[in-house]
Amino acid sequence: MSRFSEFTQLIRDHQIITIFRHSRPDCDASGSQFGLKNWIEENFPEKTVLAAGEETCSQGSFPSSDPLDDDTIRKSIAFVLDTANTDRIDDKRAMQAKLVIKIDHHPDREPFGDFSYVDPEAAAVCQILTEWLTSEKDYKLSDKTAKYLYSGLLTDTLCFRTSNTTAATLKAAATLADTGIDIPGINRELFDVSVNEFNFGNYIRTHAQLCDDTAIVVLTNNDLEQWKISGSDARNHIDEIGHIREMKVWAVFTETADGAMYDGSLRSKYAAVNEIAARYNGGGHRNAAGVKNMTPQQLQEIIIELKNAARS
Ligand SMILES: [Mn+2]
Repeated sequence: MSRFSEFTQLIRDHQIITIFRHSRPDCDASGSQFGLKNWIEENFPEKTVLAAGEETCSQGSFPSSDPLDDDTIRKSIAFVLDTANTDRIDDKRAMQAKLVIKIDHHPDREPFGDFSYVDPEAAAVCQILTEWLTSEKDYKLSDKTAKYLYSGLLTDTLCFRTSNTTAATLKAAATLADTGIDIPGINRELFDVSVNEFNFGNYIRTHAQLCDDTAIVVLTNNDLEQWKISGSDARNHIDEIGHIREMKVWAVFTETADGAMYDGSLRSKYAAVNEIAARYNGGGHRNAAGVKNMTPQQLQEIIIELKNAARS
């Protein structure tokens, strides 16, 4: 039995299914969570399927999470999606579930769960779920499920532009497109910006420090207040300084709410920025990673490391 049909069997064998994802969810986290939830609900209407998590994804539109008590979690089997380590799960009670199933595409540095499927070659967990759910020919994959999964595919690949975009990614996207999803509509929902965001993009561009082959933006709480934008939303604008031919590494840092520390988003064309991030309370993918809670001293250090990485 393949790993995928094992997962389907686990769903058939259990009454309560809980679905978890990482904190500060992006569209791959929420898209895979609600994609799987919707698929189970449509194909197994007698089951109880609950989505966990405190926070919501700021991009796109996803349903709210479900209230979850300890007892329900203990009776459930828990899927943990797009989350490399237990510390990052949005609601750590996941580990109290009867069975834990990890499905992820980050490097498997901290294996956990009773079952796991980790494919670091996959561009998104939504790609893995598409491969799984479309392999189940006896069940239907609706356009509603497909829309969630397509959102995660599209965003984790920055619209099929990143190095993790493979034939398998595009095949998954084609399968989802086959359900009749509104492709330009999904794009507009995910990527259209408000006038304020457009102007904030200009602000980021004019405040980027372009030094040799590295572009760095540091935003203070004053900046964030002025633009009425959260730190994580501000860092999501990192693409504003991407795609510059001369730049090999780029990063956006924001002050934490108390003004004492810095969080950051790191990108690169070649350098393994996740290895740098790992030394600064962070992690991620080779060309896209994040860091958090760095002291001002560490901020200066990581900027030097990024410049060195761009050069090597
Ligand atoms: Mn992901």
